[in-house]
Order: sequence, then structure tokens, then C-alpha cells
Amino acid sequence: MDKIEFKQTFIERLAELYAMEVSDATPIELYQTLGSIVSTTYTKQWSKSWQDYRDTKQKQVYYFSIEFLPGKMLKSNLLNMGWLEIVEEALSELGIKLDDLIEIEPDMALGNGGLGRLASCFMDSIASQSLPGNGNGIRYRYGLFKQRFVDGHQVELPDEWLPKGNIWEVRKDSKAVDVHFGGSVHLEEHHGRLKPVYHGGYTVRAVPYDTGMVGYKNGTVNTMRLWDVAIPAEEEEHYRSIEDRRMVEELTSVLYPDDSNEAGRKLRLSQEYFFVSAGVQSILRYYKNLHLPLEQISRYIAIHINDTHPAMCIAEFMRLLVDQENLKWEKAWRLTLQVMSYTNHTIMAEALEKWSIEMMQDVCPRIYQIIEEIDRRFVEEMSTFHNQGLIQRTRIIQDGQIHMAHLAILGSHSTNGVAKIHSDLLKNVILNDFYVLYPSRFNNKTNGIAQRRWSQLANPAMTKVLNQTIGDSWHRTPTDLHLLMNFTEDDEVLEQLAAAKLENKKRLAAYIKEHKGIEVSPEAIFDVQIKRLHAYKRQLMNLMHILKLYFELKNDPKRDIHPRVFIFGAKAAPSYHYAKAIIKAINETANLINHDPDIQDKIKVVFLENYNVSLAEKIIPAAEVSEQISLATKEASGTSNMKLMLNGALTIATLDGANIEIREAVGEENIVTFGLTEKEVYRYYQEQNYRSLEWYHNDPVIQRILNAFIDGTIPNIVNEGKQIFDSLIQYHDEFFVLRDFADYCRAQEIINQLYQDSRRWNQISLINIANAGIFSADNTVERYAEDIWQIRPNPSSQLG
Ligand code: 26Q
Repeated sequence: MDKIEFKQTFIERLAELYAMEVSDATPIELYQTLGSIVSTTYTKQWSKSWQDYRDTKQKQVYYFSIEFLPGKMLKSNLLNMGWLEIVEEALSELGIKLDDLIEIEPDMALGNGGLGRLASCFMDSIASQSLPGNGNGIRYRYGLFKQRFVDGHQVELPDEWLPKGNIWEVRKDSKAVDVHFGGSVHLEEHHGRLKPVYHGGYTVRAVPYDTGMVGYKNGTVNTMRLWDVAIPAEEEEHYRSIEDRRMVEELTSVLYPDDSNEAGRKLRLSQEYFFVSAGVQSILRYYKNLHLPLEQISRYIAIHINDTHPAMCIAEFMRLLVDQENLKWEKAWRLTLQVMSYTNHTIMAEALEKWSIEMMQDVCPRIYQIIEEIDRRFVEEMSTFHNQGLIQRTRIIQDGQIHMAHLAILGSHSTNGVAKIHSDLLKNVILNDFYVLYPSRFNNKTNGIAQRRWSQLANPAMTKVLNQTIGDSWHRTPTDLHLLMNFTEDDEVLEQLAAAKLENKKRLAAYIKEHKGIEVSPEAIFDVQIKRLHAYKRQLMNLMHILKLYFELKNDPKRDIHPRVFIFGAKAAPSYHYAKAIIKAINETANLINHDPDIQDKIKVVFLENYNVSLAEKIIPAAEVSEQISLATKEASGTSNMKLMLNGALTIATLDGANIEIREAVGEENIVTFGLTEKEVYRYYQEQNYRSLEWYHNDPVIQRILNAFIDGTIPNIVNEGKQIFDSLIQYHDEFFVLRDFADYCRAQEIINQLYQDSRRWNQISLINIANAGIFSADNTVERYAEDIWQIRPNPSSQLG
């Protein structure tokens, strides 16, 4: 499609849809028109892609995830179709700014953070690598809450994204499946086999909404299938009361906003079974239509379990093979292992999913029976070779609880962590018992990011410089960013990259002014910490360092520091009071510092509201310092670290998660690390000799800062300040904030010094960009495809 053709089409489509001309149309109408052209165009390739997969019987992966976090899709679809530039120009000739239309689309925020965003980065890369892959999840009516600050407190508002109209989804009533909940089950002999007989309970209909996942300039369009719930027409009489109907609607009504604590709620378990059962049933129906022997299903189908939330896939697959397809248990189990694989995303004990037997029996009694049988056979088989201690620690059902991670590991052929250190910790510490039993199942797949979204799409200024300098092969081959290493001494390139950064900083400064009324200088260092609010991520340590600088400047207003803007973006789970206390403390500190004339704008603190994918796309291109300061061993991988380095930010990091691999990639001189190492953290655990109180007593700087939380220095945080103070002193500082604080301040001073030498700074920034290529999700999914899923690129995709 060329520009003239596009303009023609646009004018015609606007007339068809709204009987309007460009000059009369509102931005929403223009957006809908553009979206309609985009989606009708890729629809042809969409049906071709899946027909290809079906007709040539290619093996496909189904990525089961209770969260997907794609953000806005218009611009990324334009980019991947190769249309972005033409459309931008064509629209501007019609007097329309593409950016204005892009802003109209609501973020699709059906995820909490890292895990959901990873799923969406994978969807992009799987399609872009021409791999036959599908997403399977839930179409929540409300995504992650919208965050507002009222008097510095977080307030949550519902995220009503659907009434604004989702132009990308296609409802497929003909592909609906039924999911049964509750009641009871007993087994009856039937032709020599035990068959389940169901009593009571209720059946709901799962209706899929499919969204095209457009690959990067390769003609591939894959499917992300999200399930909505409906009452089956023929069951209407069972759902007479309003409560009954509400109970059904609730199933897909809202995303759980907790990304750390096991919620333990029945509705959550029901959501999990709902999308698992719908997804697995529809896969099996598809496979049976291929008319291949069931015994060969693992040659055609792979199912991936993203964290334990979809771990019931294992039991549901067994149920269908045994109860419905009449396979022998042993054969079904062999197939299940071959089909299933699992990714772990956390080592935090409180995030590991467990469900009580009663609740599982209540929600899906047949699934419980099957899990019980898996557990029984495991214990029986292991008893001949292994000691009871090991068996009891690894079995699925313990003390009346079902351990979902145990189910996921025992019922799949692959368990992976998301960064080297994390995968090693799984093998050697957290899941060591399982590693002893099944060493070959364990592997690492370091996370990656949708590189094109986080460079070309979010940062056009930098992209332009890169294209002029090293060409555009890095768009498809991200490791070609390494070509930039030839320009570390090229002053012109260094200046151009710096100019692009400045342009992005100015834009973010304008956004900050508009949304927060805070004036920040684009000449200041833009220092960014963007991620969920969690104790282990230690936003508090960042705040303490800000307070340290503040007191120093109050004492000595001439103290020589380069002006810095500390930028935060973070949502706290609504029930996580401690995290909310930290938000309040940051906001009150920001108020205090930003309005203090003594500070002369040397430090500014900006907490931007409602951090989400779209806001990330505004902040990241402007960032110069990337705060990755979790306590070593706690952050499984992190992915904002990768996005920020790709955009030329310098990382200040603990040796945690993927930070370690970032350091390997850029070299020690081009990252600033600090803090306890993994070994040191574990030594403290072993010897139980960390006394945070001593660090408070022995360090006057820490004392002054902590006192500020309880002596009124930071206003309006009587309760929050006490809670924070107590967490560090009375409750022993679980995440070693005081222990790492001095070293963190040393690292921050290095950053400050480095920035004085702008050439050196620009070089380091360039080196970070140049070495970000290995963190492309394109690479990551390639490894999954080869090592775990055993799927190959569609031979008839049009690469290039
Ligand atoms: C569990 C039970 C009940 C309700 C909610 C949950 C729940 C929901 C979301 C538990 C965990 C999550 C999300 C976890 C997550 O985002 N983990 C992050 O995953 C990233 C991608 O692998 C990593 O980079 C991060 O290090 C990890 O914290």
C-alpha cells in the first residue's frame, strides 16, 4: 500500500463507517477508521496463517497465561505491518496527527506487571519469528485498576477499558465450549472402566474473543484467545436468580491486582479453572479435527504454563484423555508430560500458590480427584527408590493443601527460571528436591523484551540516529545493535544520541509539568525506578538516598551535585498496606523537597500516577539512570532493566536477576553495581546474624534519615512513617535495606561523578544500547521453541 492508495482508502472507509469527511470527524472516529483499515488488512494474513498451520499440520504452542499486558496495539500493528511511516505521512497530509489517534486507544491492561508484559512481548516475538503459537487467557471486563493519588495516598479506580470499544477483538460464538463447576463426582464401573458421574454443579459457556498478533513484516498473524463467560441458552432455567447470574459474570469480571501474595480466594481458583478448561478443550477439539492418532498429540501440540496459575492444565488434560477419550492412565500421563512445560517466575515463598483441598473439591471436584491420583501414584512410584523425607517434601498434596508448583513440575517435561541466577537458585536451593529427582527437566530461559516496541515505537528520536549510524538490520536482528560499538569514539554519533535523549527528556518534562505541575530541568539527570511497589524491590532505599541528599543540601546548599530528577512509577496491590505507606512517604517527601527554596532545584522528586505500558513508553526513552536495586536473589529477572538499557540508561544495580547478565553484556565499567551478593544474603540467613538495629545505632546518617519518618520531618505520615520505621527496626529489615544503604550511596555518588564527564557518560550510554540486543524476546522465544516446545518457523511465511 502506498501513500496515495492509503489516503484514498482512509477517506472511503471514513465515509462508509460514518458518512463523514475528515474535517467533520472526531479523533475517535478517525481512530476507528484507521483501526478498521489495519485490522481488515491483516485479517487475510490471519486466516492464511492458521490455515497454513492446520493444513500442513504444524506443531503449535499454546501459551497459557492468566495475564496479558499488551498496552495499546495500533502503533505496534502499524510498525509490524511496515506501515508506520507511510500512514504517519499520509495522515499528516490529511491534517491528522497519528499520535493523537494513538492516544485514543485505551491500554489493554489485563496484567499486573512483569509476568503479563512478558506474555505479550512473547506474543509479538512468536509471531515475528514466524512461529506457530497462540495465547490463551481471560478477557477481563476490568483490567488492572487505575491509580490516582489523593493527598499522596493511592486510590484505586476501576479500569473500564471495554466500553470504549476494543476494535482488535473478534468474538467467535461458534468456538464456544462449556465448562463445568462444582457439584460432586463419583466413579461408576462402565464396560470394565471407571467412569465419572457428575451430580449437581453448574455449567457455564466460555466464549472466545480472538485478537490478531501481527508478526514483524513477515505475513504471520497469530491468535491471542481470551475467554469471556456466558450463560448457555439451554441452561437459562438454572440461572434464574440475580445472584446466580452475578456469580457467573464475576468469573471474568476483574483481574486480581495482587502480584505477590497468594490470594487464596475461590473466585481466583474458578478463574484459573475456567480459562484452563476452555483452552484445553478447544485445543483437543482442534486436534481431533486433524484426524491424527491421539497417541501422537505431542508431535503437534505444546502447552506452556506461565507460572502456576494455569497449572490445572495438567489435570484437565488428563481428565479429557482419560474420561472422554478413554485412554489408559499411564498412556495419558506420558502424553501429558510430553505436552506440558512450565515457567517459574518467583522464589518468594508467599507468592507460591497453594489451594486447600476443600476449595479445590468445591470448585472442580473431578480435577481434585485427578490431582489426588497423580499425587498417590507419585508417592507409590517413588517409594521404591527414594527416602520418605524427599517424597513427602515433593508430593503435591501436603497438610490438606495442593501445591501448584509441585503439580506443574511433576506434570511437565520442562521447568525453567527466567534468568541465570534465578534458574540456578531453583535447581540448587528452592526446588533442589525436584532437581535431584528430575535433573534433566530444569533449564534457564532468560527473559527478553519486544525490542521494536521499546525502541522503534517508543523512541523514534534514538531510532533515527541508530538507523543513520548502523543501518536498520537491527530491526530484525537485534544483536546487530552491536555494530554501534564501532562508534564509541565517534563524537558526532555520541552527540546525536545525546541530542535524542535531550529531546525525549524535554517531552517527558512537559508531561510532568502538565500532569503534576512540577517544573523539572531537562539538564538534570533523569533517574528512574519503574516497577510494581514491593518491599523487596526497595523503592524505600531509593527514597532514603533522596533524603540523604536533601539533608546534605540543607546543611550545605553549595554542595556540588549535578541536579537530578528522581522519577517513580509504581502501583501497590490494594491490600498491601506497607507498599501503600511507601507511596505516601514518597509523595510527601516529593512535596517537601520540590517546594523547598533551599534546594534550588538540585533535586526534584516526581511520582507519576498510574504507571502502565503507555506511561512506560513515555518515561523509558527519557531515562538516564535505571534503578534495579532489589535485594540479591529476590527479583527473578526483571525486564524494565532491559528496556531502560536499550534506551541508553545506565544501570545502578544489585547483582540480582538479569542485572547480572546485563553486567556481563556491557562490562563492569559500564554499569554501577553495589550491595550484598547472593552468597552473602544466604550466609546471613544461615547464620541469622543480621541486626538492623545495630546498623541504625552505628550509622548517624541512617539514624537521621530513619528519624525523619517519625519525627515530623516528612509531614503527614504519622502512621505510615511509623510502619516504615518499624519494618526496618522492630521487624528486622527483611530486605537488608540498612545493610545495603551505604554501598548504594557510594554507587549513587559514582553516577553523580560519571555524569560530570559527559563524553564518558555518552559512551557508556552508547555501549548499553549496543549490547541490549541479546535481551530481545525474539532470541528468548527462539530458545523456547527449540529447547522446550520443539516447534519450527512456518516454512511458508514471507520473511523479509
Ligand atoms: C497469585 C495468586 C493469586 C493472585 C495473584 C497471583 C499472582 C499474580 C501475578 C502472583 C504473581 C504475579 C506476577 C508475578 C510477576 O510479575 N513476576 C515477575 O515476572 C517477571 C517476568 O518473568 C520477572 O521479570 C520478575 O522478576 C518477576 O517478579
